[in-house]
Amino acid sequence: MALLNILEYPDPRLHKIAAPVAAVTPEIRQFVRDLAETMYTAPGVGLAATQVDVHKRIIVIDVSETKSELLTLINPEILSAEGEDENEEGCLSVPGYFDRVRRAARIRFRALSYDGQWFERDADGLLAVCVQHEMDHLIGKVFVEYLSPLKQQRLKSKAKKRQRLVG
Ligand code: K1U
Ligand code: ZN
Repeated sequence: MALLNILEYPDPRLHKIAAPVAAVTPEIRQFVRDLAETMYTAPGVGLAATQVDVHKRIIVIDVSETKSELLTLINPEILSAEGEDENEEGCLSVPGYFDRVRRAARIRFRALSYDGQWFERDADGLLAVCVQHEMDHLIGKVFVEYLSPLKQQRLKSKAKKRQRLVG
């Protein structure tokens, strides 16, 4: 398996739109394993293919305490959304920054699994937040885009300063 490089905001590649996966091939499954290893190592509770510069509709999520409930979402779709909730979010592409974002409180989604089978699932709490956050990555949206223009500007200049320091 391989650890993949995670792009950091404001890298323009984070704004690319991911394409649907035509078939769940052995190559796609290998990529899913690499994406999951990268997420667990980071560590994070989710990771979208966009964040490692692969522009395909693929997400991995594990919100379990024991890190033993990996969910693979290929070509995910939200079927319904209800309520509203504001939660603290983080992002491996915006290291060290957390802020509150308002999203649907409960969702029903469908996706292709690692085995290439369609499944549907209801989600609330951290799983609902994480599915919505990761699906935003697939359409080129980073969670900081929900924040005020002033906060976004501050984050961009901080990130650019940090990138100049690390080279
Ligand atoms: O970068 C990402 O998209 C992953 C992100 C997912 C996420 C977390 C919290 C709310 C919304 C979306 C992260 O995993 S950030 C790291 C993090 O929050 C975390 C890391 C280890 C344990 C628990 C949380
Ligand atoms: Zn993220």
